[in-house]
Amino acid sequence: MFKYPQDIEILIGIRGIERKKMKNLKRNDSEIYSMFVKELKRQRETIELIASENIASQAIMEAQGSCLTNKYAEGYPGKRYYGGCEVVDIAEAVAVERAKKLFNSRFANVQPHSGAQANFAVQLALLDPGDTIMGLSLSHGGHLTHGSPYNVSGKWFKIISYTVEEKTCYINYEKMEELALKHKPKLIISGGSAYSRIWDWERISKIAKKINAYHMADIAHYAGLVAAGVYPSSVDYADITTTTTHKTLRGPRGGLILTNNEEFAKKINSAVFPGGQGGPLMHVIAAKAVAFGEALKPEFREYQKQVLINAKKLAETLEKGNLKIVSGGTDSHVFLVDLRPLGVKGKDAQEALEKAGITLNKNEIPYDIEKPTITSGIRIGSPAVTTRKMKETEMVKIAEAIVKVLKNIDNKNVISDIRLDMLKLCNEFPIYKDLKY
Ligand code: DSN
Repeated sequence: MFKYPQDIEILIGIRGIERKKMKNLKRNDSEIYSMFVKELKRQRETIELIASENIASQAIMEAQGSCLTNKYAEGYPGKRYYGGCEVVDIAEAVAVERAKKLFNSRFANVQPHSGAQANFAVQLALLDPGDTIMGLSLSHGGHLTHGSPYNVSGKWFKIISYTVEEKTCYINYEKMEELALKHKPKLIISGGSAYSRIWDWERISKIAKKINAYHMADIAHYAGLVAAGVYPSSVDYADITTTTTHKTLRGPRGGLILTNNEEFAKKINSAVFPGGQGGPLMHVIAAKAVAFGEALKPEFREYQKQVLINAKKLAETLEKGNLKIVSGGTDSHVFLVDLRPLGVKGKDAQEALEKAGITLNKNEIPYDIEKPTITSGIRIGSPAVTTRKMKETEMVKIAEAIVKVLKNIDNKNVISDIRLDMLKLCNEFPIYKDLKY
């Protein structure tokens, strides 16, 4: 474990952190309370570049950590299996209305506990075990729930995976179409966790129509950008759109399903509950409503524009430091770095950068020959640092720090110096100014 020098502790004011909040937790469970203090400190003092993470507002956290934790509400607003649901019905009805407005969608289901649960619900609603589904290969930027053999999607269904081109690392839609015509999947899944370019949702829907397949767009990564209108929306093209609510969308951890088709909406509602889940997490649904409300405000669009600018600036500065960006850049909040020219593995890069105060994840790059636990790449995302109000100047500092660490991966002095620089940066851009545990 990296030890901070004494003077850095004073600089950051760790000792000055007042422990006002969580009084009851502190009194009742000091073990978990001290974990919270440590985690808040970790979040405050590290540069967060995990593309799927963000920093939810205190309003969202207050809604989530609330008395709605106590309520069972199996069913849907006005049609519950429990009494006493008339108040929590407001939370769900508001969340649904705001989600519909935000994404310009006719129907929304806000109950999925996560993105994986949302994707499972769609598969349960539309498919039978043994059907064929087609998604982007996980190692090319797809997602576990798009047909990995370790996930129910890969266990219950026959999987056809499309890939990105080896040279460009872009999706080749002609090849996707050929594959679809040959294998005739019942469901085509678009979207993924590490594809930085624009998805052509319309084109994929046309391919799906040709073979009478459904098209599900998983916009978990891009949802905030989509909501803000700075990245194309899948909602008008795909039969069903799924997302998480906590990545670029910056809400509580959870899932959301959108569709314009009433028949699909009915099937999805039954597949979410009782198909795959029991009681909805009403405290999380209330927090989703708050997050959608925040995303409907004009400031959210400004935030997302800066997310794009920051991601581009990070990628561009890394390239200036001779790092290789997969596909040569990004159109979104995320991108992959190919570490092979440096002779560094993703795992070692992740560990060294963590010691230097920069958190990100090792990630397979397309056509990687390393195991997923080692990898030849890292994934970088700009949502969390942008929430801290960092801009281009800070992106240059962070990217230059990454280059320095990766080129001096075994040099403890370099890593220690960068750690100090990152602490200073974190101190200038606090995550929660007045949250003092
Ligand atoms: N969606 C994944 C990520 O992007 O980190 C987690 O499942």
